[in-house]
Amino acid sequence: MKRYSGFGLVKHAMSHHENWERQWRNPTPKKQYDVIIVGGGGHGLATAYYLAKVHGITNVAVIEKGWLGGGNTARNTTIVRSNYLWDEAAALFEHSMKLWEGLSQDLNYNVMFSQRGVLNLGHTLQDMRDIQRRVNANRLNGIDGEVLDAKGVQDIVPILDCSKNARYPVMGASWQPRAGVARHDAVAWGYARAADSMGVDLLQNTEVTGFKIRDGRVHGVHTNRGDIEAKTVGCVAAGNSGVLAKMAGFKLPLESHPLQALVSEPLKPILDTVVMSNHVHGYVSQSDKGDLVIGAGIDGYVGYGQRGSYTTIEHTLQAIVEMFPIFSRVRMNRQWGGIVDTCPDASPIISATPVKGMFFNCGWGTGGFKAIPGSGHVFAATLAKNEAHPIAAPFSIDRFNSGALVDEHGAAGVAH
Ligand code: FAD
Ligand code: PYC
Repeated sequence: MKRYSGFGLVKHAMSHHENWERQWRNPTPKKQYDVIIVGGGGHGLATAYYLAKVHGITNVAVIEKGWLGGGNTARNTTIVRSNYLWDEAAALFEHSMKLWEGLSQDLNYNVMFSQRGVLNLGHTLQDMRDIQRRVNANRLNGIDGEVLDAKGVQDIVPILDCSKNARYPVMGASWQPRAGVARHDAVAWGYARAADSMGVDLLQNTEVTGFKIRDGRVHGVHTNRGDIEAKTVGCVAAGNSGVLAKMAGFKLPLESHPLQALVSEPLKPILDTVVMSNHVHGYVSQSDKGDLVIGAGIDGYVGYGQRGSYTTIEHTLQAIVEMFPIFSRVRMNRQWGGIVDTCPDASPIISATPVKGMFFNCGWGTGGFKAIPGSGHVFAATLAKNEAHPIAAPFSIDRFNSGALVDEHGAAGVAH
């Protein structure tokens, strides 16, 4: 093994990144593109990638006000599952799951997709009835799922308190073996590198400040680096979607809330699956580094602060310790918040808008990370053909007029 003196260590630490190849270019914005994507999170980057790869549309800019994948994509707890109740949502999330299963190969980038299974716990008779109904619906849609009793849950997670002494004893769970977690940054970077290699311009530190709209049609965007023209604009800005819609002169049925997460100090491997409980309101998995990755429901108030309140942190940790008394002395290392945009039916919006040529992909609430590949794929098709992809069609904003809502509050992993 090579040994370094103290000086050598400092020298190597300082020079470490010198000759690394850049993963994508840093282009100067062109005056005009065929398609502009506003928002360089996972959904925006995936959309650009599929526009180029599937539809051959490469004159595309992704405009990001900060850095790529620095929004909710960087802030989420990376749970991927497809066990949604209604056919429309099941089709969307299972489409995504299938893309996840080949994503590292497709992007030639290891997104560390780990199908370690997800348990959604039931603590009451009504929970168990809902679980049974959802698993039945999943299986009818060809999605893997099982209903477990408390013993089945205990067999998978021996450290979970499944005793009758718990305040809300575990009665059972839904179990999706193909579900799991992935590496959030790698997903953004993998899509970014692949899109860039096909000619997509990734414009970081570029903020959209308004839209060029004439005669009811979009002609481009105003940015802090000048105006950029395009006849097709896709907005994929998660918690900022309402702000962008306001700039375009219409309202979306969205509320923006903080959603928090925490990670603990690293531990030896102790939890090899994902455990979620909507009832006691907490969920946890263990990252490959060893940290416990923990979260719960949204903070109840609306806002754009990427923080959140202490009350939620306290309740979340109470729930985790209640489920896992063994974690009671684990120290938390970090806490943060993202802004999630929630729809009244807890389903996303993938839709044309009152402005011709302008589309929105938003409203993923607490659960859009898992949807990144599927959402990007169907949104790209929608933009390329100016017509909703069949999987995207039920998620049009028209559903709030027609009443054809896709109510997925029950399947949303965390309350919103
Ligand atoms: P983002 O990654 O937020 O990207 C949007 C981008 O738009 C941002 O980078 C932002 O800077 C940019 N932007 C905004 N306004 C402008 C502008 N005017 N000009 C230019 N750029 C702009 N989902 C799951 O499926 N599983 C989970 O376990 C999970 N856990 C979560 C935990 C937390 C704490 C949070 C906050 C969210 C969680 N989610 C989870 C939800 C998930 O993170 C989001 O649904 C998903 O990341 C949204 O991706 P996006 O690409 O749409 O948004
Ligand atoms: O949608 O599965 C989910 C989820 C877990 C944590 C946040 N969202």
